[in-house]
Amino acid sequence: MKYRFEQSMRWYGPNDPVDLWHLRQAGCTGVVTALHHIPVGEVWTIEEIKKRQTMCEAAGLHWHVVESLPVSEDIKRQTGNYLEHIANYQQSIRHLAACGVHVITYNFMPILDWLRTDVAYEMPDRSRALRFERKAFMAFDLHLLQRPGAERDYSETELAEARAYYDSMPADKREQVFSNCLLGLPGSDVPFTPAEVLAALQQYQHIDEQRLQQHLIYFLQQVVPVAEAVGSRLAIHPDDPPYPLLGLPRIVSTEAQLATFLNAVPSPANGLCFCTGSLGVRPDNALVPMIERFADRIHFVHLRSTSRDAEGNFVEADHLDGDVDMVAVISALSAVMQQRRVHLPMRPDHGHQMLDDLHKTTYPGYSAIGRLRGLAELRGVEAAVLHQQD
Ligand code: DNO
Repeated sequence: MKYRFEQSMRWYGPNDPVDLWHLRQAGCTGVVTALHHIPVGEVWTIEEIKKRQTMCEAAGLHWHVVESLPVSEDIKRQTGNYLEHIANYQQSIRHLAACGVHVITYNFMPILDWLRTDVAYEMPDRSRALRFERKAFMAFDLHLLQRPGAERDYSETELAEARAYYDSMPADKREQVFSNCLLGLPGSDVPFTPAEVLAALQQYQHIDEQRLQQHLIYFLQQVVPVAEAVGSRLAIHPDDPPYPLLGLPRIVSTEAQLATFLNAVPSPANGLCFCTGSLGVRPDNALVPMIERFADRIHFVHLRSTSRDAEGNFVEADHLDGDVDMVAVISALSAVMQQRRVHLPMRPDHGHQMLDDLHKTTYPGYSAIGRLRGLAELRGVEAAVLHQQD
């Protein structure tokens, strides 16, 4: 028997313009979804979980991965109601397990989730991609958001580059970069306001990398035993982009950082969502050796590639293009699955907006056709890899 990826896509729920049947037609057997309507920190009830599960099953799809069960800012900072939020998190893990949903993705990025300066960057083939442009980001930080103290995080050269870039930006470009950087959390249509972000940043002033790491480890010590007891696995998503932004610490970006919290709570239930698109932005993250090293702790896979340039910008490439050696990554993951005798859930992470989707409004990165193309290509690579193993 061959072990292969359980193919899936993310579905944002009943408001997602992409229909569940479309995921099925793309070849998915599984769905990755979350109860975005429940406020962060509250318990996911069995009733709400079952409602979502019934929707997935009506399209012949199995809800096998939660992305995400979000971790509150109170938990990340250890302030306010964090103990209650942790108790609620434990309860949600139990409820999900009672319904048969056993893989839970989350992240530990302060305040914002993933961040791009451009969510509709035109590629040479006229499809649209997500892009991070370093100078645009610096212009946002220094001149649009005007984060107090931001200038301390940049060199003289960078400050001059950011100023020149900002001065050259037409008003509509300024607005666009501003709103792209302030996009709300995944699944939400409500953007952050600059005032909210500035106030939240203020609350992280005394939290450095070491402190945030301690908070993650404390959180894991509380929730991992609960996950283990009910046969579930936690899968932390790496930071995206994988380096500090806005003066906030990052603790899930490098191989050494992953090793630290995995070793600190050494249970198989304390695992990773191995996202090649996020980790692959750093040239010092060697993806195949990381897969081999963390083989037993990978519970969910996001496959995506990016192209970096010498200036520190990156754009999301086609799934088989860019800096990630996708064939090598899939070979390594396939070997892990055969060794561990598991089918790992996998989703093509993001896709270009293309064809008919260019006229639709979808969640950035989550239009249907680009992901369908990505999944088809990835599935083809996996089939070839499995054939070669014969
Ligand atoms: C971006 C996603 C992330 C991811 C969360 C997991 O498209 O990969 O938003 O879902 O960081 O908690």
